[in-house]
Amino acid sequence: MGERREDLEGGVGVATSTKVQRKLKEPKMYKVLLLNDDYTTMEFVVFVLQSIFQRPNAEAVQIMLHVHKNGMGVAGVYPHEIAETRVAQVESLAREFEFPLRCRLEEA
Ligand code: TYC
Repeated sequence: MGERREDLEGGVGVATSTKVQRKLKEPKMYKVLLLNDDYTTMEFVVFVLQSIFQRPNAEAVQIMLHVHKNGMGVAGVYPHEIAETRVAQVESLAREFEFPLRCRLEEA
């Protein structure tokens, strides 16, 4: 909010102060981590990585095998809102196909 005062020409104006963000900041990035489980099929995880995370087939297989062996792995890295959407898409698709596949966000 500004205060009313006379300007240099003697007129009445409103002095405002506005903080200008001169440089656009990079958004914080978030990893979408896929979690391993004993029931979701490998084929379905590869399908999820291709359809939701746009991974080419060979890369999808590698990520899936990494998760299978190590317990979790990175499906993709995105700004917060996109990462949250990907998590919701995975959970919705998994529910639809009745697999317990889970994933979560972690700050990158
Ligand atoms: N461990 C699962 C199996 O042996 C495969 C799997 C991989 C499940 C990755 C989930 O995020 C996952 N069928």
